[in-house]
Amino acid sequence: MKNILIFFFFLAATISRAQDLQLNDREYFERQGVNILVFSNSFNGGFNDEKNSGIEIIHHGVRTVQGGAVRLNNTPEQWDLVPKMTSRNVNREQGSIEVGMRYDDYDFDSRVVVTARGKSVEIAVWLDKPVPEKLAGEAGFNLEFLPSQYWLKTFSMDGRLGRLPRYATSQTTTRPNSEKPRQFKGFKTYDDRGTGQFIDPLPIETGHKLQLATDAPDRLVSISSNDAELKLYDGRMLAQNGWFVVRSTLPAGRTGKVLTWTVEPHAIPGWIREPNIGFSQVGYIPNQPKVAVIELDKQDTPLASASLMRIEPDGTTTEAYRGDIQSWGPYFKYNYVKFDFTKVTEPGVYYIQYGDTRTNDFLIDSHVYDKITDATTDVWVPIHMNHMYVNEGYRTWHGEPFKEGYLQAPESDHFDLHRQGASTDTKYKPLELIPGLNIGGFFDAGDFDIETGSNISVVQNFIRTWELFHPERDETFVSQQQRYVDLHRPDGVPDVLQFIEHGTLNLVAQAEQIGHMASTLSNSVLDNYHHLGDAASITDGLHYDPSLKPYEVSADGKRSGTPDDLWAFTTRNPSLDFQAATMFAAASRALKGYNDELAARALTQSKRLMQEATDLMAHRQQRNDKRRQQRNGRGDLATNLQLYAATNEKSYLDEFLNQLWPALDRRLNGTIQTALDAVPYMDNDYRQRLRPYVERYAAYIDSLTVNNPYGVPIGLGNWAGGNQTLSFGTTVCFAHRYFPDIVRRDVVFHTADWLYGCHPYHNYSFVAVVGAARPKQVFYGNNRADFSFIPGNVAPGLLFRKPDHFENYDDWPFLWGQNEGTIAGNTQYIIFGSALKDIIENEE
Ligand SMILES: [Ca+2]
Ligand SMILES: [Ca+2]
Ligand SMILES: [Ca+2]
Repeated sequence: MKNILIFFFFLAATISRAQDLQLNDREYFERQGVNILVFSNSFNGGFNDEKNSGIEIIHHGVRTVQGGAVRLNNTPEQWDLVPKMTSRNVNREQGSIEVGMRYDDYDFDSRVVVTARGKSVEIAVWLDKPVPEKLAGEAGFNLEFLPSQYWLKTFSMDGRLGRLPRYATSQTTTRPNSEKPRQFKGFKTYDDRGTGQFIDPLPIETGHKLQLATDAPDRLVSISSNDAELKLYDGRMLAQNGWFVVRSTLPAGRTGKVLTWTVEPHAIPGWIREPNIGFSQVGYIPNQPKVAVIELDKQDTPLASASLMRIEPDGTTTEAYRGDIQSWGPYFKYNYVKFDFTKVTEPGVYYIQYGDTRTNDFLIDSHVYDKITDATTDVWVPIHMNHMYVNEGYRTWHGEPFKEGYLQAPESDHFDLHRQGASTDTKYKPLELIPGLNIGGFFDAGDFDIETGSNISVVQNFIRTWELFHPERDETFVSQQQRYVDLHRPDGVPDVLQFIEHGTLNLVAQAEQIGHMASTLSNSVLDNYHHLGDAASITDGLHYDPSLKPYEVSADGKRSGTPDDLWAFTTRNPSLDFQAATMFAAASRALKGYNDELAARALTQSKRLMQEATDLMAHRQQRNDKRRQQRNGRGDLATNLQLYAATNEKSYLDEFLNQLWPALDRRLNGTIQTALDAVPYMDNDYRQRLRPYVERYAAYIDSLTVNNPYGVPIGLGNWAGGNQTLSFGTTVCFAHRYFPDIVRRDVVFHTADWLYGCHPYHNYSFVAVVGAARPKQVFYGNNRADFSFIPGNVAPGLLFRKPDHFENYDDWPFLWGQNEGTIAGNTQYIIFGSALKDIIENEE
């Protein structure tokens, strides 16, 4: 008996050690249910604080904590300064990771050392020099908690109980602007209304021992500190995308180990992540492959079989099919198996049963793809029409924005990554009104600027859709004269033609008024760039008059002293002019017979810009700018094809063919789409010569099913790879369309499956789409503060966090890299969806 007890004691000790946090091969601390990452993802300059960096915790499969770092604000916003990581050292012997951080703006260095201590980590901040005087009382150590996973949950601070609020309603104070740490590049995220004061949130609670989510074992985190006061804040007081923040300010005048926290994320004993059964939420047509990809915890043992259950019209269920589970293997942190139910072809309502896990239901029916683009064309696109009043039923999406027009941008380095050089390259003086630009065009994405490059792609995408598929669909009323759009109101004109017209109107105006293309028409001040709500309320609609005081309105009510007018960034870029010229040629062709006057204007600008851009580029090439030469070289391929299509001039065709074959040899994947686009204009010899390249592309498609469980290219960048996946899917559709004997029909469904739910993390459709049983609920659109979506939006999707985590939040819309749809991406989706529908319809 005694021996047995000793044995159990030994076993218990072993298990307990096994449950301690271990520093694993991927350089993070791990125990089942808890991953603590220490600067696996560092802050980067582009969009600043993307809520993706620093010390992060992935808690029972969800990344609920991030932003652990020395920060300069109680609740940092996107454009508050972020620290640069200067070093990262993993010390395996001590079980610790040390990170050096630096704020160049303040010549301020610090180090954070994270050390495993049983089930906790110790987080210590070290200083070799004291906190700079300017930052005393401002610099602190912060850790941020995801509001949607913590709101409504209970917490305890030194035994005092509270509940984390669903909405920001804590308290604030105001302080002089001079005390506010500098924001990125000196921009200001706020409009202080002339008070000279900024808002500073006050803590919800303070103390030395904090337990968050005491009522939720999967979210429970304990933080304690003997040497520092813990302060709990609500970052949403300043910005809707703020997180809950736990923070301790660093002591002034001290060096060495200045702050120590102990952080213990609770782990549910024996926790194993629920299987994620990926399948198409749109459903399947009877004669297509039907393969669910099941994502399993590494500790999970795969089952031998799964079932496809049918829901009968009387509500009863029957097992329609039972099949073996096939192993695929590990991919990053999870293990993957597949369930193939292709054999089931009978139309009906089905769900997948895998052990105790049951999916929601979905359709097998020959019409499941019929509506996949309708929400995008009927709702998302018209809502993004700029310079129009957009109505839907009882709801106004936005009034007419930017009535005061656009000013010539002065020299500037912009927050949305634009730049205006020292010369305006126009006849306008800085801040002079450029007339006529407030017409047409589409909002870029979750923001409201007109990105010229994207708008050119948008018009091209619509022209391609029109010329290839000729959609006569008319669900949108567009009156350019009234500047009014009404959704679900047919007006006798195909909507796609009206979208081509709307995009062209702005781009032609740019060419006519500026003389060349603006890089962008964008916000002049940061505090209206992050606008959420009606686009018509971003600016005051009055012309900016610097002779008036800010917020003052002139006696005639037409001018104001508020510098909110948008700017046109006009630094000349001949490549962009060349792209525009190409698009104008195609637009003039598409608009002929519908809007002849605009078609003629587009053609005039096409010819002029083409000539000028060619001269300018030749001039630059003479200066032997190799990099630019190469970039132009790539652009020329698609451009020459489009110009040949527009003009029928053989010189363009010759140039296209000259460039095409070496480009295909060099960069098959990046070139094959353009090669396929050319097929309708070419002879049979061209098709024959293209065949071996399509064969190589088919081999690439097959290689993807070995590369990952889903058979599509999966992006690992800081913006999820949705556009890459979409363009892959589009190319596969066109390759099948022209070479069905090489690229078989089955593979055109890989991208559809991925988009509509067969992907890691969860199984929701990435498209806010009509037809899907379970589309995503939240997107990063201009209504993101409402935790909502704009129908037809396509999310970038699966965001990769180093070293091994994919995620797509469906309860937190604010991470643009996973949830923001863009105008170029969503119009690309219309082409993909139209091409897929076309393949299916032509086989019926
Ligand atoms: Ca933008
Ligand atoms: Ca219409
Ligand atoms: Ca104004």
